[in-house]
Amino acid sequence: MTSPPGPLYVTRPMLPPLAEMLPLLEDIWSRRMLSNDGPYHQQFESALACFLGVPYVVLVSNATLGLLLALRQSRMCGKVITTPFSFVGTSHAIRWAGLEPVFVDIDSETLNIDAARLPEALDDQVAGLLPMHCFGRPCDTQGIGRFAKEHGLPIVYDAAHAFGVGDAQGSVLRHGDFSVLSFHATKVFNTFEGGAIICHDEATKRELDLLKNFGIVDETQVESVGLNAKLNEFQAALGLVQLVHVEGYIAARRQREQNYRDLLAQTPGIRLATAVPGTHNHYAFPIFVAPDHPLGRDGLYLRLREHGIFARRYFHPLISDLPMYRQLRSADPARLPVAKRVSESILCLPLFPDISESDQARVAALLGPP
Ligand code: T4K
Repeated sequence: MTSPPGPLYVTRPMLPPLAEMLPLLEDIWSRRMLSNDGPYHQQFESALACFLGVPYVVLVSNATLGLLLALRQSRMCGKVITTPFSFVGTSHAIRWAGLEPVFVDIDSETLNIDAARLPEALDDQVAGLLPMHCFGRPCDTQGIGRFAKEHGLPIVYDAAHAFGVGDAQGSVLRHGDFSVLSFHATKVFNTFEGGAIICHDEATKRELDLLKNFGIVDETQVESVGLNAKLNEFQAALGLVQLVHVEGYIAARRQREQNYRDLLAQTPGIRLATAVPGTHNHYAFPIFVAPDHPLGRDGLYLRLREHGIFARRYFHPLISDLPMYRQLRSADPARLPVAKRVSESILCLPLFPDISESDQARVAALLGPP
């Protein structure tokens, strides 16, 4: 298999054969039902719940709005414990929900919030938790769940990276009060833009269904202060077709992860993230560059760029170092030493289901001694 010519980006969205989409598009064109809980939306929602093995799915237009709605629905008020090592959308959703993020340091192996550090963040204003399964590596759901239960706190998991991820007992999406998936173009499973909230009872699903459509019950009744977070019929149809292929995408990613592991096992100055059974790396393949590496993380990043390879420093800078968050007490770098170290050493290599072996070998060679 050969990768497409030209620049090698950190990810490349997967699309099903166009021919598989055409009958659905013709149907949408003829019915002219384009949004607002149309037939493809309903079919995709049921098919997705079945595929993921979860009881209730609420499709949304993107994960950011999904997080915002889940936070609203959990009726948190005050502060939310979260990770500084994530995409900025995680904390932005907290702010848009009128809440304040409290950053807690991460675990150096899982790259997720360190459950042992949660008690340090607790005060009487903390109203809930928003952990994130980073690169599809499951959080310490037992530790987080125990802490939340002890203090009566709801949990919203940012599961933007966790499509198809399981632990020994099943899908990671069964944990917490809500989990929110992203179907953005860059994700393992994409509908161009999109996402879903996973919840665990019918009444909550109904309320979220209303919230994502302005709170409208019928022509005369509006029950809540909702907004517009709907997935449209085109995206739902694409989602249905993508579901047929996603297991193949994931298997191909796993095989390419193993290729990188084999290629990079002996490369000096580079450490690989430990493999986690049942998961697959999301977006990209993370490596950690040793502080005494002759080029350093940023030098390697630039060397790859010079050769048309666009690796990414996910997640650098930390959210807690961004101007709108760094004045928070919990954003003090001295409180977040592990996140700081990881953020300064991580480099995410291109990984997607159809990256060629020769491109992976080219990336690996450039990471070796000059
Ligand atoms: N929570 C977490 C933990 C997240 O990671 C994200 C999103 C969210 C919440 C919010 O989910 P959504 O509201 O988006 O559903 C990208 C994505 O835009 C973002 O969705 C994602 N996380 C984040 C980690 O990555 P950028 O700024 O790095 O994207 P960009 O445009 O630089 O794309 C990366 C590379 O992918 C490009 O170099 C080329 C390639 N690409 C990208 C797109 C959009 C393509 O080949 N085709 C494309 O259509 O944020």
